[in-house]
Amino acid sequence: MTSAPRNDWTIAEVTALYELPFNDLLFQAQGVHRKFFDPHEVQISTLLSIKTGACPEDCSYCPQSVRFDTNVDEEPLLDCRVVIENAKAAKAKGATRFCMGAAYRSPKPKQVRQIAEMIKAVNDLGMETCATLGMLTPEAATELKEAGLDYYNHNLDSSESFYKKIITTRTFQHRLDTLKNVRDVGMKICCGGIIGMGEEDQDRIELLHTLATMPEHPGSVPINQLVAVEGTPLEGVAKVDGIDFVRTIAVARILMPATHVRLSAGRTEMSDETQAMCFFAGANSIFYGEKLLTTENPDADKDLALMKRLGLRPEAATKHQRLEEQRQSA
Ligand code: SAM
Ligand code: DTB
Ligand code: SF4
Repeated sequence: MTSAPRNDWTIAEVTALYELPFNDLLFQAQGVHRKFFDPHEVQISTLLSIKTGACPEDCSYCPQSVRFDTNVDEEPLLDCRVVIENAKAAKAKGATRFCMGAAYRSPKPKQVRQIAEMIKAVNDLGMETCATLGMLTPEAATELKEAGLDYYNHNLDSSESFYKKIITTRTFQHRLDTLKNVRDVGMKICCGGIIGMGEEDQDRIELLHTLATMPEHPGSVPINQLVAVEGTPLEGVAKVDGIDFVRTIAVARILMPATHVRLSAGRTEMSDETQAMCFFAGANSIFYGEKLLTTENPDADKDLALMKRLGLRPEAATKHQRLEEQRQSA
């Protein structure tokens, strides 16, 4: 029998999982994965940066902060037509979810209105929609929900104590407040973090514990490997150990068994074998398409080839999408 997801994990339990011998951890994670998901399916999301660079925040990992001298071309909020063209292209290549990212601390009401139009248009294509726009007020969350936004991405990035070391312009509590505003309007949450910023195992354990003890587990948990971008304060940080990265994915899978765990940024620097191990550990979602927000992602053809070698296939269209396709063919 499949036991229901738990929200009462203790730090001691999360630590015990994180410290399991690797093969025991992977065996357990794969067992949990098979109870909740088809182990051959991968959910496919495509990202588009709808407003790029010139962000007032000082997140040490981010090439889009105005405070760091990086090679990012600033771009104001895109025209709705450009967004629709990109969404159509992503759908044609096999993506089922379209994620729109904007380098804001918090979007202004006029920007929320413009983005709500984009969300409606992408919904009309029959794709799932996700947006990541920074902090949201309850009013902004309501407007996005009413436009039909399926997921809001807002990452906790790390433990509360490590958070203070990488970002000074907002607090961990600010992040939790926005997540509450999103949850309160009934929108699904996409929330995860970054591995490889110089954090300790304890920080990863605390991040996973916070995610797994939310009132409801996030629908999606992106686990990013830091993309160390030249010009950011984290450009020279030591690369994370691949085994530890896989370990983090496996613990996320066991703690949040019904959640899509996304193998997110950093895949261009991962071997096919490390990625294969992440899928075995329970990752069942990827960002797909040549670009993340400002940095590179593997070529779609390369990903399709890897999926074929591993016997993986894109997750079947969601109910939302099937309904839309029926509507369009009627
Ligand atoms: N400005 C909004 C915010 O910060 O909430 C949304 C966009 S922001 C780029 C989305 C997420 O991308 C961040 O929370 C972080 O987890 C991830 N991210 C940004 N730069 C990254 C990098 N260099 N490597 C890995 N992940 C990164
Ligand atoms: C997430 O967790 N990772 C994505 C998405 N959510 C918005 C962003 C990764 C950004 C990597 C750096 C860049 O391309 O600018
Ligand atoms: Fe701005 Fe988001 Fe980048 Fe932080 S992560 S600097 S808030 S775009």
